Amino acid sequence: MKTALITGATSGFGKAFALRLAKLGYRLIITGRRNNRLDELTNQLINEYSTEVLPLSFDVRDKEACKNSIDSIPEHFKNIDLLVNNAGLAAGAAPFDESLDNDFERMIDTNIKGLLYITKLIVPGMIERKSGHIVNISSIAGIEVYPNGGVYCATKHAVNAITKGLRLDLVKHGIKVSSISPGMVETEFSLVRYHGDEQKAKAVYKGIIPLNAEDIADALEFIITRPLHVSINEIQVNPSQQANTYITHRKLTE
Ligand code: NDP
Ligand code: 8X3
Repeated sequence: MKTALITGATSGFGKAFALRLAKLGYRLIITGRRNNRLDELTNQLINEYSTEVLPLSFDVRDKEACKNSIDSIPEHFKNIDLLVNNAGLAAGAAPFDESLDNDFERMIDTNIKGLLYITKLIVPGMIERKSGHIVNISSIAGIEVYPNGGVYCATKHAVNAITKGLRLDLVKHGIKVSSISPGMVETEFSLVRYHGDEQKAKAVYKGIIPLNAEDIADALEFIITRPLHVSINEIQVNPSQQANTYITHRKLTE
């Protein structure tokens, strides 16, 4: 039985990944800050799939908490075959001069530094076992830059550079490194970005059928079910109505 660790499993993609990996027979370590959500998902995974599951609650921005949490993993769960670096967010959508420093820090500390902390803690075991797969959740924002989102885009460009760098450094150890770069997916992402403003969050998807978390779980499943000699380096996936970060064909009825 393979073991996977998913960061940010309390919502959106991470939750869908957990359910999909459970269906595929993985033993799971699920992480996030919201304890109640972790407990709910743990129960669901056990009830629906009889999954062996270890919930770990910590903030990926806290380097020491990352270390303590990973160190606390019991022997039975320690051989992590698949790391899904998914925890992340956009905070704010405003011109650079109007953006909040605090938003910059949240994005950089979570999307870049958090991903690095976790990866650094998991990679040594993979190197020792000479196998493993890291899947980083990037974004179309890692490929293009759009107005009012420069810092979020910068963090996802960084994720892409880190992914490529890891692939170069880890190929000799038999470790695969992949990324998924989605366009618009309706999760709690926009609610978080707009600091809880539901109207602004809903407006993002007005007139389009956005992707959903299941669509991204499909991409993950494709990546991790290829034969050992095949590495899917990157998947970029958009809603059919989204051509790039700023051209969307919205069908408005009012
Ligand atoms: P959600 O807001 O639904 O989920 C984000 C997850 O990340 C939650 O489980 C949250 O858990 C976790 N998280 C956020 N900050 C922290 C933190 N500091 N420490 C630990 N966990 C954290 O968004 P999505 O599922 O949409 O986003 C998942 C990833 O996909 C992100 O990296 C995002 O940038 C990326 N993405 C999203 C797209 C979209 O349109 N939705 C498109 C492209 C990429 P908790 O709050 O419990 O800590
Ligand atoms: C989230 C998708 O288009 O808001 O990464 O950048 S987008």
